[in-house]
Amino acid sequence: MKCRFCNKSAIIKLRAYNLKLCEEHFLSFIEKRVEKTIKKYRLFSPEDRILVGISGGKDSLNTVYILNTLGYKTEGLYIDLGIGEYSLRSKEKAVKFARQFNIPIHIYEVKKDFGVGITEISLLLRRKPCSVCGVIKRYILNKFAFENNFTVLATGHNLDDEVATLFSNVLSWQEGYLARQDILLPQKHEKLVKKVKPLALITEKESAAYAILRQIDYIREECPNAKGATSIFYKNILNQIEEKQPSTKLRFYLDFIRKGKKYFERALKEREDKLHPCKVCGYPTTREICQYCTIKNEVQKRRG
Ligand code: Q46
Ligand code: ZN
Ligand code: ZN
Repeated sequence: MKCRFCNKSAIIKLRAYNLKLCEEHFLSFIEKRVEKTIKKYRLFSPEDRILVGISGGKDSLNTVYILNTLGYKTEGLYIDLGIGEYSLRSKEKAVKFARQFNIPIHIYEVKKDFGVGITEISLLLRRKPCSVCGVIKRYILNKFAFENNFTVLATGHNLDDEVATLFSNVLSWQEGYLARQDILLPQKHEKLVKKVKPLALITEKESAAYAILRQIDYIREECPNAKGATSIFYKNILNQIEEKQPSTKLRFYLDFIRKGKKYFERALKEREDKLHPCKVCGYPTTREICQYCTIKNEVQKRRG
């Protein structure tokens, strides 16, 4: 099996593009594809300051690495969620990555704000860990980016993540979520930083191969709370479809952005019209008191 672009043997076959590539051409294929995504969807420019939310996993580390390689001013923010051994190990990976590639990474501890981590918060509030974790992560990322003058907030969502979310939202016709699903979420309020997903057209497998070839040491285990998640079930189904019909995932996602999303714009507008400052922290919310402050208040009450 020869590389499409040179005489070397191919190390990977990308069925969605009908391409066989050697190591060098695979790495440049991924970097060019990310660059093309940035330009085509106008995610940001070299003047922007970009903050990437880092989990210690392959996708977020790849995002910081690739954006730096492409010459964009990028820094990372690792949020220490306080989820036992998993958080300890993922933090180690993030710190090692920062040292190895000389990339600035900030660390923010959930415990600093709440006195306890996600596991204890979920026990105290009798809520599922992911439901509090999602709210807390989104809030901290945006606040940190806003207060430290970052103009863009990037996450490492890959094509498989995006397609599984889209699939799930279509199955239950979640108009509000469908309206907000995109590679770029423009800034809709001065205190809400623009959000982008530069790896949205890179599959999970491509991302893993890229990290391994670049010797990026990432955490391979999933968060213990991800076990049994429906997103994993949907990813498996979508991989079976992709196996039979290569490039279905890419087409489903891109066609939604090109043709489908516009039908849900009304839901987006309705939400934006409702945004106003949270009575406690001043960050925009559709409620009187934002979800973050509500969780914080509950935790304080229950801890006494
Ligand atoms: S980190 Fe947090 Fe995820 Fe763990 S608790 Fe759930 S949301 S699964 S991406
Ligand atoms: Zn080659
Ligand atoms: Zn608030």
